[in-house]
Amino acid sequence: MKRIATLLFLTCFFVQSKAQDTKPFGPVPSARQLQWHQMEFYIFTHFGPNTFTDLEWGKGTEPEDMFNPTALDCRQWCRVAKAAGAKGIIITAKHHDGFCLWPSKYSTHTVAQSKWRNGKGDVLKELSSACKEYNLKLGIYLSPWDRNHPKYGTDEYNEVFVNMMKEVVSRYGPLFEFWWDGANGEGPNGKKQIYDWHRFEQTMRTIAPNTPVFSDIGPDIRWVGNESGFAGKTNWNLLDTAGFSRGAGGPSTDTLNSGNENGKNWIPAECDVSIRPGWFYHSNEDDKVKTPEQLFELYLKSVGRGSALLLNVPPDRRGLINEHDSAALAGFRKLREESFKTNLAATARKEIFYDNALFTKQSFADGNLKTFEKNIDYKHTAYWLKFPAGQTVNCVVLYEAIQYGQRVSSFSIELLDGVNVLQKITGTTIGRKRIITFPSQKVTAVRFTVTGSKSPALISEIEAYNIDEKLVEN
Ligand code: FUL
Repeated sequence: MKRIATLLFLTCFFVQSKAQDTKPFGPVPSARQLQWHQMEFYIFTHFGPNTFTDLEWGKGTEPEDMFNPTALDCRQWCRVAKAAGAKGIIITAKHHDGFCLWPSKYSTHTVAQSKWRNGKGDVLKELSSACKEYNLKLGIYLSPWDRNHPKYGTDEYNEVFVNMMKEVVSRYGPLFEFWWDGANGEGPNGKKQIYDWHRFEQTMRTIAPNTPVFSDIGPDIRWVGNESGFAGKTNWNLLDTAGFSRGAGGPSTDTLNSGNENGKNWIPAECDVSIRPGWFYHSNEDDKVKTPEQLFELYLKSVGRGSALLLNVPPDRRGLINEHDSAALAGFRKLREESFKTNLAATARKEIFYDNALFTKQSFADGNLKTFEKNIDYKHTAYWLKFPAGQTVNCVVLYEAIQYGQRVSSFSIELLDGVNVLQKITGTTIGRKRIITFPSQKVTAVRFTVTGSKSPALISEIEAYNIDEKLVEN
């Protein structure tokens, strides 16, 4: 009788929670941010005069003719990006040296003044049409710091920057991301530019309302606080920005790395990192390209911590992605494909236990990220993947339904053999996606429990894998 009553209660409890409209909790992502969260992995291309001078920060005095790729082919960049499984490309349309890779009306330091293709070339045009051809999304990096523009350091420069944004958005959009770099190396005796950030932001909202904007502190995407490609193991998509400014006046790098648990704004972190030591191409770094295994580790520490991986792959002086880099990228793709090919949850017996009573509704492992379990009393709820015949497991992937806010603050994963707990792993945040790896264990069950949550936890998916042991994160 008691068991029947419990089952009846549970049926009402879950069915009711499904029928009810799920309410958002705290800050939630905007539509443009939600779209961006699906991007996961995309390519950064640092390209410009520095490619030819071997510098990282050009001075802005380089003659335009320095820019002269001998065999530029943006379709090749797209083929490499596509083969790597990347979903888009962000290009440095203008780096700190001020050189514009498109023929801007608002500068005399552009491709139009160079001898490359007799001043008729336009890298952005070529890349935007190649991206369309290969079904990749395009993003644009535009450095506010400009060491060339004569107006830099005066109020009129704000107008120039706004005009350039309008120019690139209208000519080469739609864009999946716009990148404002916070770097400035002018020093105490250099030019001081008071940026009109408010106007910049208003401009972007007006001309490209669906394009999320990156800077150290958003408005839509934040810097992760390092250029090594890793987000914090605790990674909140929330950030407090009041009192902070872009560049040197930003929050501490630790805060950027893990966000603010109770932050007032939804501003997720993006992990920008280069496949080589430098951001621009230098031939003496050809033997320092990261290996597929190193790239996989970066993937675990960025995408696998609820962030995104913006991997820089700088074209060389020919204007092509170098063979060293494309080989590493192909290897990286293969590792991801092999690792995540067989989701063991698909064939597991899936059960939810609420206060030790079995409940068989199982949308937490139905292969559909759109469905989720809502657990009002998460502390008494255990999600099970059962493998009665035994199964080797070393990776669990968790997803939270972030469209309703980020909620989970702690969880545990127990690996069981019969009734024996072989290993208990604890973690903090989940976010869009959390990949946990551990030394291989032969188990008969994996038990997942939310141990802390700001509001009923919404788990959309739990996956389990047996990846190559050497890829397990240390
Ligand atoms: C930094 C810049 O100074 C580097 O040159 C590079 O563009 C990197 C992505 O951002 O702030």
